[in-house]
Amino acid sequence: MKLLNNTAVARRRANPQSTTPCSGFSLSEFTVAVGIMMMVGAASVAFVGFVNSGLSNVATQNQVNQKANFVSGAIMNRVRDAIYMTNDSTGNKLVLAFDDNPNTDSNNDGNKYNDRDHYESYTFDTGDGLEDTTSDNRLYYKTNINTTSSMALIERGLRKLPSVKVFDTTNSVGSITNGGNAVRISFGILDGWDGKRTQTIEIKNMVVRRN
Ligand SMILES: [Ca+2]
Ligand SMILES: [Ca+2]
Ligand SMILES: [Ca+2]
Repeated sequence: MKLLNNTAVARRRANPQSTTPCSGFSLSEFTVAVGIMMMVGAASVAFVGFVNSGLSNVATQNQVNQKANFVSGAIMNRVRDAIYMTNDSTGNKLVLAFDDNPNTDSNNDGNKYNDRDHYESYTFDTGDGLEDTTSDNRLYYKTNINTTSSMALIERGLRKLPSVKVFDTTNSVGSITNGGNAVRISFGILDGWDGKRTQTIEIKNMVVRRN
């Protein structure tokens, strides 16, 4: 590319009949062209960054959606099979009882299907005693409340929804004497507790046990 100074370009434009070849840009034209290219480059970088950020947010939202659906579905499946359930006064803990052997009557009441052979639990754990600090809030599951081992279903970011308990047992269908026959499950998951962009989901379900 050939650059001409402004004087040379002006001379050429003043004498268009000249046979001397003259091609290229003046310095000012070149400066303007470079400026335009820089603006286009900056816009391209900003656009790519915006697209990447958007894709990341969508992926994170899918993750919290899947986790919330999986956990609530897992709890509901166990509730359906339980023969008894109750929650503590805070609503942070749900306890389920199961009959482990339909061929024996372990409590000798004449029914083989209603024995509380083992108990399982789901617990909303605040970590530091504070529900509002979500970074260490988790939900863990015990396959037997008499053992110390537990499994974290939601490792962090668990939220309690306003004015409702996480677990709230009730009698929704007629009267039943073996504890509540239904439980409301309400919680949220917050991803982004570190101050970056956040993705959230809130789950509210109600499930009735079948036994
Ligand atoms: Ca029994
Ligand atoms: Ca039994
Ligand atoms: Ca906490």
